[in-house]
Amino acid sequence: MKLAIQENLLPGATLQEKLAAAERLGFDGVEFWGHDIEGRLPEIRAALSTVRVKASTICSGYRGDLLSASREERLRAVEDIKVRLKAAAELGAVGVIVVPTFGGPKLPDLWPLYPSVRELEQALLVAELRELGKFAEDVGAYVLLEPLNRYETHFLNRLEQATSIIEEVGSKGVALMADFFHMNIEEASIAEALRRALKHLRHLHLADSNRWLPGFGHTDFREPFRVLKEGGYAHYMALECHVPEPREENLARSVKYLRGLIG
Ligand code: LER
Ligand code: MN
Repeated sequence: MKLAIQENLLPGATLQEKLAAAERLGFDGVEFWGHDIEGRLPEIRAALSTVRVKASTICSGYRGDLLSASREERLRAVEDIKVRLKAAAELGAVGVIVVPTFGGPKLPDLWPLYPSVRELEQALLVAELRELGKFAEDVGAYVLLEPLNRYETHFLNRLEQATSIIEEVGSKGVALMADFFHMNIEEASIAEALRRALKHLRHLHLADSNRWLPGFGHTDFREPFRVLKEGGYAHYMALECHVPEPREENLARSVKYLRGLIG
């Protein structure tokens, strides 16, 4: 298991300083935000060439919405995700984190064509993911579907909902990522949910129960980490959480705590 951290959580005034801090703190990878990824590629490449840490993943940052009622917005999301998949492959990152839609449903009820809006949303997403999955396979990066808690999206809340879509899509380019903060709200058992989803799992987001650094809340990481270890999970887990000050000291504490659990 490899440890990563989102770029904005690192101390340092420049990207190079942030990557140096990641290395100093013992991280293996850095997750970059997807906003303006094309424009930032030269800077990211240059900064990465000065350290041993790698680009783990690209986190969203695309415009549009895969489940919008507007064709233009859906197309914008598909095209922007493709740009980020290409960038991920160029950086040697695992893939691009994709949330199908934030908030509530945007599509109309089309009964009796579809029994419910949810079925229409799923059919639409499967069609879009077939195209994105093919593109992802061709460039060599994953579309990483991320379920979020019910207060952020109505659509994908639990890992099993995402794996059923991934299996319906049937593309090697579409995989699952799981975020401990969301799982803590939505899963009956985080360990069991991970166990069932392991086959599709290619990335994780780490945060404690309060979305602070792991070790700063009351989530019990021991059993979920045991499941990941026993299941041979060898990919990244990236910190996505609040980092209280003093930043560097608390990051170091959390890394120590996590390394103790990973073994
Ligand atoms: C949002 O809560 C989240 O977890 C992010 O990873 C979404 O891109
Ligand atoms: Mn997340």
